[in-house]
Amino acid sequence: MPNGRQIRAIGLGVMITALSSPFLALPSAQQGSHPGWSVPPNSYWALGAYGYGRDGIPTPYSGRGITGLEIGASAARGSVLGFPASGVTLQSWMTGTDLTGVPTNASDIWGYTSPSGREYAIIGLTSGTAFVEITDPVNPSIVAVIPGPVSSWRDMAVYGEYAYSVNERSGGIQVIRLSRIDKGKVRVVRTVTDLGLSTAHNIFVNEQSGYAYVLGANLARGGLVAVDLSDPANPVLEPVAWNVTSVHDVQVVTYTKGRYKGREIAFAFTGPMGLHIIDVTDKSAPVTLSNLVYENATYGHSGWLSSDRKFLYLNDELDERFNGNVSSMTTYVIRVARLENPKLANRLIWDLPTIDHNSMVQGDKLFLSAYRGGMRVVDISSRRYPQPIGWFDTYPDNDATAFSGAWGIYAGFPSGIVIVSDIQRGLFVLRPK
Ligand SMILES: [Ca+2]
Ligand SMILES: [Ca+2]
Ligand SMILES: [Ca+2]
Repeated sequence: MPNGRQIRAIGLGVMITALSSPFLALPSAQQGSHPGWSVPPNSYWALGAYGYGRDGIPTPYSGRGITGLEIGASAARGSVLGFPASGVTLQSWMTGTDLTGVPTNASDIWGYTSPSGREYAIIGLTSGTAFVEITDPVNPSIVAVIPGPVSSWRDMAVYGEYAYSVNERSGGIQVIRLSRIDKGKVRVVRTVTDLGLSTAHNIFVNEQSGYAYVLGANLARGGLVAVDLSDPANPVLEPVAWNVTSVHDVQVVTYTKGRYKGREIAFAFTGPMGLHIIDVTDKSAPVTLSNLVYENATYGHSGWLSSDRKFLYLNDELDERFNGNVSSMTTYVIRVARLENPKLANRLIWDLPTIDHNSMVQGDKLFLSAYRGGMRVVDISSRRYPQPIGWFDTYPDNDATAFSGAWGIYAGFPSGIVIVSDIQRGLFVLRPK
């Protein structure tokens, strides 16, 4: 514990002071070798873990992807390698073998746009974090693969000219400098293990506040731990955390107008506890504003707000597979205009047996990564009544209700390019029409 501080936990406005650090560290048995498979989902945030426990870790695709001139040739023949698609065109595809030289599974994905406007995919792999320039989306170019502890779960976020990478094996946060990425150079400048931080399932950055949030970590019962990025090269863990329950994913935003002006709010996806909305403005005293266990809630996994922040589109990872009331893929539309009183406003019931996993909103479109359903595009110009409008199926074999296929999605590039990480097949660079 380098700085000698202790982490404390806050929930429902009540402060609990930890006796020692690492605070409420979880058994290491849940990391790495995965004997935690048998742990039921209400006590295990890494739900891919639960799915992998049921289905086994997928075998990575062993072949090569397709880029450059081959893409045009394949498209001219009327298809691109048999991936079903509508309203979305494949720009390029790089497999784990293309990225590392050996078959490798992928996990989550994020993006970075450099100050000069060049665009980069940041994709988690079993063996590390890959940085791939996609400014010319048909001709992607590998910048670097930064090795990391071997893990089936890796998650990344970006703030300023730094990327932060966490995993479920060990090592805390890798801080990776991107300031020379246009010159083909990225570099780990440090790893952050303050307060005993070792493993984490997820990391999210609120760019407005300059805070990152680490979650599903070996601290604070897997709840929310805030990380001060005032000096982005030297992230500092805050000594207080929200630990009412473990958090699987989060979106944190700062309100600049309206009734919540000036407040920083976390929308925390809390598994069987559904959705928690937490005011994290005061890092020394986070306050739970509400908790919604929506109808058929099985495992609140992730989600994203509409740009006006009136609605939230929530992905439940276990409802299709384990809830007898849910017979096909379901997107939960939750009205969050009143943070103290969120309400299930609608459900988008898909004509698909697949499982929704992650999502991101860009303008009036919601982009989903839906395991064996691949990438899905939804028109949310009518917020309450979303309409599917396009797809690119990265898992062409079938649409089974299983934990493999498209894991993560990033739709934040100025170019409108959307990138998807598929567990077995790697990086897809896509252009929605
Ligand atoms: Ca993530
Ligand atoms: Ca679901
Ligand atoms: Ca499919």
